[in-house]
Amino acid sequence: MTAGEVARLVTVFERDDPAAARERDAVRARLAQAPVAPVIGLTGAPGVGKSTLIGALVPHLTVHRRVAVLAVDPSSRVSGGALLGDRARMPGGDDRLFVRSQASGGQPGGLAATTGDVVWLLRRLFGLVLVETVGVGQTEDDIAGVANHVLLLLQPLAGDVLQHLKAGVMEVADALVLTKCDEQSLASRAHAELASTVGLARPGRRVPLHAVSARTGRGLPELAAAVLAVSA
Ligand SMILES: Nc1nc2c(ncn2[C@@H]2O[C@H](COP(=O)(O)OP(=O)(O)OP(=O)(O)O)[C@@H](O)[C@H]2O)c(=O)[nH]1
Ligand SMILES: [Mg+2]
Repeated sequence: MTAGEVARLVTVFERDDPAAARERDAVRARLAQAPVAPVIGLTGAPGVGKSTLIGALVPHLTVHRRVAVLAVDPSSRVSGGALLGDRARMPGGDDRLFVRSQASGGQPGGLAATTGDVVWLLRRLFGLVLVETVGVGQTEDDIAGVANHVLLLLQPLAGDVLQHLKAGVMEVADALVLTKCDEQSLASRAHAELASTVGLARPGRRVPLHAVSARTGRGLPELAAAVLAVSA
């Protein structure tokens, strides 16, 4: 299926009219027996680096799987921003990558109303699905309902780290990703700080902590390997 055909089908799964509903039913029946790909959710505060990380991570993933990225934007601003900018810079490989933005439409919870339906479709057309939520606060944890594995992104030394630990989004995080670790000293300090607080917040449960930099490429092969391992 070409990217154009996928994009048209996604629109059918987003539309709210009888013709679209009929086509959705037909597509659902056709894909009922298709293999179902895992879904990785990426969530975190506005500006933490979700889109940039996805853009930098995707080349490490498309080597192994065909990847669909669904990025939920806060409003009708459907430019795709950093994500599409990064995608434009990606070498070739477009048939292994599909990128789509969705407007959240002011919906609380970090996702759009039709995100679940579109994810249903994408996981039957690709080998791996990444979902970026809108920049979330403390209680927008809907991503846990659509993703098998949730990465919670945090910035180094972003004030009181403990504030994240009581939050709903913290509860649904399967792994933490410390973004913007461009320099070793920053990475080490932030990693140590977060590792100790994570131990306090989730006693008895090991939450992996990845330090990455989309700018320098630090930690990206390791994070990609971890993502592929949990979605094998
Ligand atoms: N130094 C540095 N800056 C980064 C890195 N990754 C992202 N940034 C910057 O952080 C800012 C926000 O990045 P985005 O990727 O747009 O963040 P986001 O979480 O997708 O933001 P929203 O979708 O608006 O919530 C941009 O100015 C990026 O250039 C990094 O690894 N190092
Ligand atoms: Mg973004």
